[in-house]
Amino acid sequence: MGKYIEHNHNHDGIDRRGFLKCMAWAGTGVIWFMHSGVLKSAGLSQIIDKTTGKIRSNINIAKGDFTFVQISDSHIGFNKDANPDVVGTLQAAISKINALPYSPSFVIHTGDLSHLSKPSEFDTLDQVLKSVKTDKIFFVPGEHDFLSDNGEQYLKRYGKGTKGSGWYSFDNKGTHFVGLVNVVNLKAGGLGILGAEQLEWLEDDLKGQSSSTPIVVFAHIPLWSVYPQWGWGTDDSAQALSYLKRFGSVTVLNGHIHQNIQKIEGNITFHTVMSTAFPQPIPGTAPAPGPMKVPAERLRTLLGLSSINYMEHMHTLAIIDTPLISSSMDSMNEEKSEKADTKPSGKNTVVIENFSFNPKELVVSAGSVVTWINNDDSPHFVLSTDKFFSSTAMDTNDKFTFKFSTPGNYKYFCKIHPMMTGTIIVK
Ligand SMILES: [Cu+2]
Repeated sequence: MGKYIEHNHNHDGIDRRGFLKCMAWAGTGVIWFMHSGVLKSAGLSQIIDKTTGKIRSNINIAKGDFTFVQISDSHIGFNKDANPDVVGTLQAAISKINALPYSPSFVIHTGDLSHLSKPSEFDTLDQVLKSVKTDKIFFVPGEHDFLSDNGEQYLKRYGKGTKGSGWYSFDNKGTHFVGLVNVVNLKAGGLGILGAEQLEWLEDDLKGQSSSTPIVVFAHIPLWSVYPQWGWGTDDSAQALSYLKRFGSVTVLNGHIHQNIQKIEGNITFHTVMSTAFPQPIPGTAPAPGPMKVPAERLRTLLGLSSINYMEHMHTLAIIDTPLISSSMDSMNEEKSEKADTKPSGKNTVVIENFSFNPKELVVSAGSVVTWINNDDSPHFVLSTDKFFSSTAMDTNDKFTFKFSTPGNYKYFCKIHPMMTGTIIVK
């Protein structure tokens, strides 16, 4: 550890300067090269030499027809232990983009621009993104961007010329790009959702394209089932993908899960990227998703191995490296056991922890006031299934109370993590 922690003033094992230095993952993004209809990718962290800030000498990145960069999940406004400086790590990503020998034609940001969709967070993001050397930045929203105001700020700033909740398409040098929104109107117990209106638009949008046109689809939540238990998938993605079957080359780019995973299914290549802000656990290796605080030396192990390699052929794409699992599981267990001590207890209280409501069913008598308290490092949002009661965005330690006067069963869920469900039973 000594090598990476230079000054540990808070005795928490994390020094800000050493922290940023060891976070090889942070400030990451993926550059995509289009060559005669075939997309190849490389991780910016792999091709940019950390010490010189320049492209590694052994890497040859031919420009091809055009290039673009994907960044994701900048979570501006997040300030918890997993990364107290999300602006700094976004700037690190931008430095890597700007170190490329040629500017990418454009940048795609696949959502969760902000952490709580506050105007000040979007202001900061806009300010920081001004330094990116590129012609244009395309966005799709993450669930965090619709958290506090149902997307009002997001759509005002990034939704010009888009349809519905922000979907659109554009063409670049013979490739058709489609930006989709699957973070709005989430249903209790469900995953991401595109919805009938957007699917109809998509079918129509693709009709005009010839089957030989390379298609790139991007959306925040993965459009394939990465890990439905954690909500990492999209309920109606199969229908969207059915419209893409006739195309020879389809690439699907997603964020949300804060790690690189790739998969090929027939003509479609699926790809998720890391966050510029903080890592999340590998599917199934922790009790819940969410910001992962990892000890510095483990973080290096964890993130030094990236599954994105410079690829000559699409069929060399690989799924995630498995050796990472055991170390990340250990660190998550440490982290979660620390948290258990801070759990508040109280009558008529629902604790939100590890992306679940505890207790899942709470029985109270009529006239009781129920309190929800968010004990996670991630925001949540309590919403009753029949819209009878609703919190606002609940950040860490925020509380929401509601008085139940009439007996009955009141089902609710988290508006942004709809897999989280609970019931208040009023007797
Ligand atoms: Cu939630």
